[in-house]
Amino acid sequence: MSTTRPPWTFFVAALAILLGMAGLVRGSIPQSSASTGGAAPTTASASPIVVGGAYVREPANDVNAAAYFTVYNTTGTPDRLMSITSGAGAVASLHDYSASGGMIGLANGLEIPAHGSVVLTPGKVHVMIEKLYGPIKVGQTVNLQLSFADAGDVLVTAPVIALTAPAPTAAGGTGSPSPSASAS
Ligand SMILES: [Cu+2]
Repeated sequence: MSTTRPPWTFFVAALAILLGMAGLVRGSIPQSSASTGGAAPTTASASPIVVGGAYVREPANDVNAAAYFTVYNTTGTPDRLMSITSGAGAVASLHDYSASGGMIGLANGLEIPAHGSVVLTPGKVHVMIEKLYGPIKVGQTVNLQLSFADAGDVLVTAPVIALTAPAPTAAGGTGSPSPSASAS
């Protein structure tokens, strides 16, 4: 009758061993799962709107200047360039020419068709920057923030091109008209 031992001491010892083993197993799981973090993120950083060939023509005065670029819409739905702000002047807006040759504002913005592009070019649609904060000279760059209805804001840096210099081509810019990854 004196050989009886409380069974709970055995359970405690066995439990300690089990917990210890579980701890070892658990400890190995985070290491193996953490090693899967090498996938390159392909989300969110690329805008569905690509702007290429942006430039500002050296203005003939210190009052206003015109900016040009090509806008590509890589999505399957039309988007709309609603408004523009610029660090170069107090007012920036979309202009086109009326039938009589005068400039008119595009009050409803500019539609960029699905999987299509719109070219802003002299004599046609352009961005007019008015109330310049100061002289704009060749070699400088002008920042433009384009606000799209769907895509949101797109920042563009446009170099100032001399009056007699050829305009940069959209294909030569950083933005390619054929996106490498087209999310639909
Ligand atoms: Cu204009």
